[in-house]
Amino acid sequence: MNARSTLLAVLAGTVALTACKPPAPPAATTPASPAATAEIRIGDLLISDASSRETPVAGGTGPGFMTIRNAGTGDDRLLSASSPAVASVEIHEMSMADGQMTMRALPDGLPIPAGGQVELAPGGLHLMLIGVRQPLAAGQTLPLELRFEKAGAVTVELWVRARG
Ligand SMILES: [Cu+2]
Repeated sequence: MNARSTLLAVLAGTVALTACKPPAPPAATTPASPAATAEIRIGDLLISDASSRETPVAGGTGPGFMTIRNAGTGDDRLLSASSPAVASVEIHEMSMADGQMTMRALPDGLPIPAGGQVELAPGGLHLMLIGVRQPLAAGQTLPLELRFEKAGAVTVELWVRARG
């Protein structure tokens, strides 16, 4: 193949690619967060807005946030959680003590009252992801297994949000 026919072939390829290119999608107003919007059901429990935060350092800690709603008539309890992406997960409560924000692990788990809703959110209740095996980058997801006293075990995907 000489130089001229090579150039023509390249040009033809470019034209073909351009022609096949789909129209640009409309600009998204907010970044997609499939895991943050999906609602997971296990028994009477509905889990939504599961997310974490960017954690740039391997071995560091990150939070786990979500809303857990109990649509049933019996109380339930989040006993524990785990993820293959981290060394361990604790259930934490944040509170002010002597003018300082402190957090402590809830040794008996987290009650999810019948007909109630528990929010794990910044500044309050949260899961503590301890010892992330790989840095958590914004936009990725990581699996998290939640074990409830009555509803049993379920895996949700935590969507990693950007910091700030
Ligand atoms: Cu914590």
